Amino acid sequence: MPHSPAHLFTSLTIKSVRLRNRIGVSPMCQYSSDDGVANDWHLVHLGARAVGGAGLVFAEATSVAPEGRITPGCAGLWADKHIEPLARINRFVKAQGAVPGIQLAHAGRKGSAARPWEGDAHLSNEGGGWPTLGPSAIAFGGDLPKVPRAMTDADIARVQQDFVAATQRALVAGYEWLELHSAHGYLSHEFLSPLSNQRSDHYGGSFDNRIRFLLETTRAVRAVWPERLVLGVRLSCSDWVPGGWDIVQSVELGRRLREEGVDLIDCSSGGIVPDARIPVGPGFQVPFAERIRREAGILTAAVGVITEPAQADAIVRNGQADLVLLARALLRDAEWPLRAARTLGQAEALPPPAQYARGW
Ligand code: 531
Repeated sequence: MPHSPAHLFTSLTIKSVRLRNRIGVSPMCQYSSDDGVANDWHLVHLGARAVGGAGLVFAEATSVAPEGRITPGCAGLWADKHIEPLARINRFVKAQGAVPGIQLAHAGRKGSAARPWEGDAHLSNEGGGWPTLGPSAIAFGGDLPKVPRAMTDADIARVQQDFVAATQRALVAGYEWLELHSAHGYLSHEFLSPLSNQRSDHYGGSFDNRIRFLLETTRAVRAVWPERLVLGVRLSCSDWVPGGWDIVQSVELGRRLREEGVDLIDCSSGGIVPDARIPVGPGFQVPFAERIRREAGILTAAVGVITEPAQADAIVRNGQADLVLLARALLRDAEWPLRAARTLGQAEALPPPAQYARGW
């Protein structure tokens, strides 16, 4: 028998978690929570995409602390009241054959912003916003001019504990895949990048110091997140700015994270400064996933302008990534996976839900 490589509709098993295919719903902010609590919007948004055939359904960036939200409408898991509405969604997602994942986040200096449809800009403390935190007292700039308070050791320890407590709640809520958000200019990425981290203590300066916040957080989270479940980390693999964080550092960080028990790196880019020149185009971040997969020896996810079935299938077939995460393509078409299976001649690999079978 000739060796048959993995493709978009081969299952993927990591530890005790099995995805029915290599398609994931990328975490997508909905700005629709009240005090961090999920509601029917989130049930329908995530539930529809589980019905549509995705193997993995990620809930949006979910903050570990109130001040870690991007906007007042962002999701949270800083209190026990957040658990049950998420658990309800996860029961539905699992009943459709998908695996529910969650991305835990802290927005750092990019927090306290208005929802996109209210202008995206920083909110004043009097106008619904809050004071922000960061590794150094350096603002993002542009529409986000708030200067964060440089975190003390006590702040760092507290936020790391917030990640641990949110992880424990995520487990109770039934998630099987947990991702730490260390990309897009949010807190953990702010520690990684010399553009936002100018600390002179053991959390800043050298590579080892800049990755310390993430490595310590990962270690603390892995200690409470069961070994049988998947732990991933999303990285901005490049700041796209000379002198910033880059792919060489990302490869080395991938190796260190693997040693901490991380199963997969989710490879994105950008977001640390407002004026980076980013060559956005189809699959533009796929080379990062390919390189980290090969050079760090860890599973990767590719994300970013992946829209076509043949394109997604080729990424997996060519060994550039172990799975693909789609965002806008899945907003436009919740049943993208069902459609892609038929386009690629893999209809038997993904039967439609019984309720919809006559339509397919
Ligand atoms: C878009 C974004 C992608 C890449 C770099 C910067 C920004 N997203 C990122 C989201 C929030 C909404 C905008 C998160 O990562 C939480």
